[in-house]
Amino acid sequence: IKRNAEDVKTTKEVKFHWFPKRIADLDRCHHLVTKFDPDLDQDHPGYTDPAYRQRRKMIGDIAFRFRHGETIPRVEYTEEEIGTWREVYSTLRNLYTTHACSEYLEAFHLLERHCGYSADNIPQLEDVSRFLKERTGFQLRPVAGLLSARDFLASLAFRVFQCTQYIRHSSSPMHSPEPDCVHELLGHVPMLADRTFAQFSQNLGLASLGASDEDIEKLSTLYWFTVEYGLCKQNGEVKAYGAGLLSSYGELVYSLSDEPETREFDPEAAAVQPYQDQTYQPVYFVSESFLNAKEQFRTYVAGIKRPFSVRYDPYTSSIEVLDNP
Ligand code: HBI
Ligand code: FE
Repeated sequence: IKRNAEDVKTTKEVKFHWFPKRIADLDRCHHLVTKFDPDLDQDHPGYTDPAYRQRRKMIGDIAFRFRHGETIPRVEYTEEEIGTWREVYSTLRNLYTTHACSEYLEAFHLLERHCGYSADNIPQLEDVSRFLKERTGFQLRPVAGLLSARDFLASLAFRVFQCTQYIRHSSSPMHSPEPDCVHELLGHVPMLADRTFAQFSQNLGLASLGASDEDIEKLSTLYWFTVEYGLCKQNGEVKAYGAGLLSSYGELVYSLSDEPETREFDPEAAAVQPYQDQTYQPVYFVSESFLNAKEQFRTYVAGIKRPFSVRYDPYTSSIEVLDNP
């Protein structure tokens, strides 16, 4: 992602990227990456379906018009869209009991009870956002597609999760090349309802503010092997907590089979491990617990150099920037 020169600020001869200081500044964090967009990616199942692309654009416009503080508009999903959701939901739901970590399962059941999660209903972002706000202080804001890593991570610093609202193409219910509401609602949302995981996510976000492009790359890779494809130990068994796994039937089964290589989670190693966004991961990292992963990450972040440090003020939802001595 190229930015304007004015986005790079200079303090004491050190250049760093502009970053949001107040939660409303997230209105400026909307830079999309178009490589998996159905208008441009010839392998997208919706590439040859103009009606799908138009619908996706219409739902995307909600995100373009959205400003912080507003209620997220509801989408009336079509029968076809609900059919796609039903297919993924009912298939994955059966697997969660055996494959998902306990934190995920606990939140998933609450979402079914209180938030409209069911095979016959695509939950509304506004309802889910209110639910998360009460559980961990996380909230959702709508986004029109795959967001740049810098903008995506920056919003996590404010406990804001940028969430797509359109659904994948009906010809391919089990796979989407880009994030869609199935991935966000079934993969990410339940984990964001866990306190320790929410803190870990916010810490990743805080570490990204004003970071160099190289450090953003490392933090995204770390995000990839934890938030997206992480495994964890529970009562002597290995379970999934990564959103990319919990929203994909094939890779969820594969990741917990004997086939792939698994390694003990180590932030230094995970931050530079090459990853796959076209097929299954070559390796998965297994955490002892979220508390453990959070502590390891704290140590890792202490090694990242920035000319300033940041602190989040939850009373004003803003970032305090402290000059390093
Ligand atoms: N954008 N909409 C959206 N959803 C994601 O899950 C997402 C994203 N942009 C980047 C991203 N995830 C991560 O893979 C990291 O690059 C931070
Ligand atoms: Fe994701």
